[in-house]
Amino acid sequence: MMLTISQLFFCFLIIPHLSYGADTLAVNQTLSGNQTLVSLDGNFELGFFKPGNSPNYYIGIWYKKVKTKTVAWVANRETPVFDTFSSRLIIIDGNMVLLDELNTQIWSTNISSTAALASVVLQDDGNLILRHGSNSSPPIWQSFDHPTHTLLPGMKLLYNKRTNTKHIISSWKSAENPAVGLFSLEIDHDYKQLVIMWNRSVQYWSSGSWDGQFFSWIPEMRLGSIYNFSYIDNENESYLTYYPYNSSVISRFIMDISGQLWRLAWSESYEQWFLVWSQPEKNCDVYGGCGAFGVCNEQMFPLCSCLTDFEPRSLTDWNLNSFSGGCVRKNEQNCKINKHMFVLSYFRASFFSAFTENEALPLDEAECRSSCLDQCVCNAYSFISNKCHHWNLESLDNISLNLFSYDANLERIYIKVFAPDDGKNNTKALLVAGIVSGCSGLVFLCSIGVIFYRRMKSRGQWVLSEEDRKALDIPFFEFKAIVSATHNFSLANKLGQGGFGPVYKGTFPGEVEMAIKRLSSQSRQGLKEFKNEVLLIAKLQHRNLIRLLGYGMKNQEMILLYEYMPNKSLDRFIFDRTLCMRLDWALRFDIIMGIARGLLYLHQDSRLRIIHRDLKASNVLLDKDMNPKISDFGLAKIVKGKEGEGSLTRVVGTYGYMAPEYALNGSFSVKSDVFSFGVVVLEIISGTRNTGYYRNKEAFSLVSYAWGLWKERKPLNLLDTALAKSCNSIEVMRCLIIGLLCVQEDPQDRPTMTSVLAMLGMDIESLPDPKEPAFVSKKRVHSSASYANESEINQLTITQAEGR
Ligand SMILES: *[C@@H]1O[C@H](CO)[C@@H](O)[C@H](O)[C@H]1NC(C)=O
Ligand SMILES: *[C@@H]1O[C@H](CO)[C@@H](O)[C@H](O)[C@H]1NC(C)=O
Ligand SMILES: *[C@@H]1O[C@H](CO)[C@@H](O)[C@H](O)[C@H]1NC(C)=O
Ligand SMILES: *[C@@H]1O[C@H](CO)[C@@H](O)[C@H](O)[C@H]1NC(C)=O
Ligand SMILES: *[C@@H]1O[C@H](CO)[C@@H](O)[C@H](O)[C@H]1NC(C)=O
Ligand SMILES: *[C@@H]1O[C@H](CO)[C@@H](O)[C@H](O)[C@H]1NC(C)=O
Ligand SMILES: *[C@@H]1O[C@H](CO)[C@@H](O)[C@H](O)[C@H]1NC(C)=O
Ligand SMILES: CC(=O)N[C@H]1CO[C@H](CO)[C@@H](O)[C@@H]1O
Repeated sequence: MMLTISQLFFCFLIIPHLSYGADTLAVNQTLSGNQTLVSLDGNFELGFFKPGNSPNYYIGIWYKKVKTKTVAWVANRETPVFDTFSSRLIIIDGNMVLLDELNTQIWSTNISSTAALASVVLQDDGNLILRHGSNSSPPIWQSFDHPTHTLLPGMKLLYNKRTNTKHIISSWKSAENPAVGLFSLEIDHDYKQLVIMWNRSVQYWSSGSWDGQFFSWIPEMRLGSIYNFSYIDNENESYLTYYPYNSSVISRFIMDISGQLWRLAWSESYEQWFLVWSQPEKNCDVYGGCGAFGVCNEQMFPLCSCLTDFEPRSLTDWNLNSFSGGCVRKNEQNCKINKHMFVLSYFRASFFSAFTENEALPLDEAECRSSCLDQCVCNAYSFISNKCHHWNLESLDNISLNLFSYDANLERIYIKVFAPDDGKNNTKALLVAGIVSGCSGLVFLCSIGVIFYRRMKSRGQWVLSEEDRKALDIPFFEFKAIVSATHNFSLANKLGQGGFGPVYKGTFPGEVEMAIKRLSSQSRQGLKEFKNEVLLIAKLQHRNLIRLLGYGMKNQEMILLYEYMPNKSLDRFIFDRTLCMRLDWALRFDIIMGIARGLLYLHQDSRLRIIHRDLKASNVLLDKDMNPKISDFGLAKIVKGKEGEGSLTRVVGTYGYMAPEYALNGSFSVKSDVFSFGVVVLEIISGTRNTGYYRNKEAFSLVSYAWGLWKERKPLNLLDTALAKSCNSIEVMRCLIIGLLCVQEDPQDRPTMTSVLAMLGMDIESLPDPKEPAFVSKKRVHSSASYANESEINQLTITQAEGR
């Protein structure tokens, strides 16, 4: 390695014993400053590190081959040092010891021993091993037995039945403080399951029992052809361990500070960690997720809201769905002078172990309430099992209290708020605030919004309720302005026909272009979907989702204004023999990635599961740089619950893209969107419509054609001839396998969008083998004759039916 003269000099002067790049620390050697141990094959490195902007240094082990420094183990979690050059790691009396600036022993392996001969080796699996005597002697101590927040392949998450001790994976306190945090992951050997504990004492989540292959509530583990998980249970011990089949796959499980168990995989090509899955899945279960005075509701969007009289501490964070900062009082008033009242909320008492202790507070609920009213420091009270508790929700200890709007299984808590007496709400100020926050960042839009915005005074014909409109943080556009922008909805301005009505191009003053969707007034049933779409999409912000920029109304007719997509829809390109030449493979791959990211955001990142239900090539729009954006949320459903499932009495969607379980039984889930995504991927690769195929008798759909080629081991025959020159056959294969995995018959077998994104960055060898897709062996069940002849019809969304 290249070292400058001064560095060489420095090394020899201060630390004469440890050679550069060694994997072993021997007696009489020291590790200090920026010296490190490196495992034999260079997988892991040990040395001092500094988390984020913290002034503190810790001895840790990180991935050497991972570009973004990722720490997998920390020695002195609780006792940092401040100067790495005067602190040092050495071996004393057969123990590995960390001495600080003052030569004080601040961390040690703490084995009772006086062994003279000892050494420490950093292995390629990330295990740091202390041995006494020769290199072949058994480990006296190893870091795998003292895990911190990461479960590495080969590590055992163990319960020792003989000593009644266990390995605990515990979260960091914060991103910049590796000290033991509130959450930990351990084995519950009685039920053969994983549990997440809160404050070491309260079980917060469990994985369900091990069934021989995976834990029952983590079906994602079945994507296990990348990993070999095993759960061993014998008379001495009970443990979980896992190995990647391909040892060059870098993956880890971590217990995150927010109480989430994350499974991450490193993608070399994207140089980032992908989240493969996380648990617990329920958003409101994340501890302190909404912060102080924030209320969590799985069914609401956004997930968190502030109690009456409170507002987000940071609106910017709040708008980014980062809620942990919580809420603050809108008006800081004198607590002694202002009148107060209480509002009811709910919380999970089991998290507060101190809760059962008698706090010598009044025994009577009325007294509990009035004494809280009297004390400024008390801003909430609860009265549970005849015990009165006063809370200071702003205090650090209570801040992570999760409040819920209602849950029969939770306890009641009464929050003190100012009684509304003097001074009515200033509605004008509220309205202005609404506009400003609605178009923050889009200055040009703001001006339009202000020009065209009129306060709509209770006009009976509004279909959106008062509440809906309040929730809508986007500008309202006068109908007159829309008429002039579209030249009175002229045919020349018509862009196409969406699910619920025609779409026009509109040009507003200042050359601001927008796509304007006019909801046909005849379709009564459309109203509900329209409202659905407006409320939903107004909240969504992602570069791969179409943005709603405003709305307008005229009597019963409603109008939505979107960002304008000059390149229109994806189907226009891929199914057209001339235009398709403009989409080379690199572009198509980017489009696939973009659609996957947008869909993932809907399914997961937006903190609320949204199922699109009508994903298809014509609903993917392309901006001027060919970035894909998913559009047409008219059928989208917000769902709650673990799997994100629902069912409908009648099916809506588009034949050819509909998952079998949805088309046949009306049951939809995120996995039915995954199915549609798979179809779109196959269409992008092949340049052929899924439903066009059965006409040419080779197979009755693109999916079955692709499956046939896969079985015959010539999958690349599927490739669009337009791609012959630009294709990257590895990437094509990867997308093809992922496409086939997405259209598998059993929704359980289909990957989640999180996995899809991870797989898009993986090696083909690491991908599971697809099983037979839906619609291959089964006869089409639909008797509807209308689509049997006309493949074009199949591209139209079926909108007559209405959701439950
Ligand atoms: C370590 O150093 C001490 C004194 O400097 C010496 O007596 C001892 O033999 C050394 N041990 C090893 C293993 O080199
Ligand atoms: C080690 O630390 C010294 C002092 O901070 C610094 O000058 C030098 O560049 C570092 N060496 C390496 C290899 O990082
Ligand atoms: C070291 O071990 C002894 C006995 O095994 C124990 O009493 C002591 O608390 C331990 N010290 C630390 C810092 O863990
Ligand atoms: C965690 O538990 C300890 C005792 O086990 C208790 O002293 C502490 O207050 C608890 N922390 C919180 C935040 O409840
Ligand atoms: C999976 O791991 C278990 C135990 O570690 C081992 O017995 C088994 O052979 C492994 N299976 C494969 C396919 O590697
Ligand atoms: C359990 O421990 C005992 C004593 O160390 C040993 O003899 C036995 O083989 C162990 N059993 C298993 C299944 O490892
Ligand atoms: C394992 O993965 C690496 C890179 O991820 C790849 O180069 C290698 O071919 C794979 N080996 C096997 C046996 O799949
Ligand atoms: C229930 C509970 O933990 N309440 C605590 C909230 O914070 C105050 C002030 O720190 C404590 O006194 C309460 O015990």
